[in-house]
Amino acid sequence: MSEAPGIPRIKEFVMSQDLLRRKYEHRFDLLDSDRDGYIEEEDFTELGSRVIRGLGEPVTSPKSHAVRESKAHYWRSVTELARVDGAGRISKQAFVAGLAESASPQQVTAMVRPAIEADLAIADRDNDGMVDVEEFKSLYQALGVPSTEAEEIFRELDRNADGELTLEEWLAAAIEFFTSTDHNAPGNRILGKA
Ligand SMILES: [Ca+2]
Ligand SMILES: [Ca+2]
Ligand SMILES: [Ca+2]
Repeated sequence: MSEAPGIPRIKEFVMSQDLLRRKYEHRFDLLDSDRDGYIEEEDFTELGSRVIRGLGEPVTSPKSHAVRESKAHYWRSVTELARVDGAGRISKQAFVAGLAESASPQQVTAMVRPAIEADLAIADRDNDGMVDVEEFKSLYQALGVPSTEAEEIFRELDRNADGELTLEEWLAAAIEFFTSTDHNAPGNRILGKA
């Protein structure tokens, strides 16, 4: 018995929704910095502090200030997409449902661009406006990603393979991560193994 013509399409749809859900869950787990199963403002504050501490940036510098501001912005953006409970927290289920319902390239850009700009600036130790593989490894190390894995991620994100990650390349990867249903999209790997 052959399948009805619509069946493969439905299978494809289910698989692509499954990919997005896995990516959102992975993103949630990394945002939940105290691993209590909820994300809240303190988790974002802690992520910013890890980056600042890990890179040895003075806490009062403009780069550190921008990192803290951008994490606060990220949190506010997430609260606009996902339901916040009475305790001011977002559950994994609410996070996944909120993103699945409304993550568009425009919304993702508005949510993550300040954070990417700030991470790029603080990681950019030689201030050339781009992040090379060593700078990238230091940033990811501050977030707990081993350097071999960070190097693989860097190669995926460096689209033109010139050894430098630009804001445009980084942003393109983040948009793919949140919106692409293509299993081979390089942006799927922006946060390591999902
Ligand atoms: Ca948490
Ligand atoms: Ca640089
Ligand atoms: Ca590049």
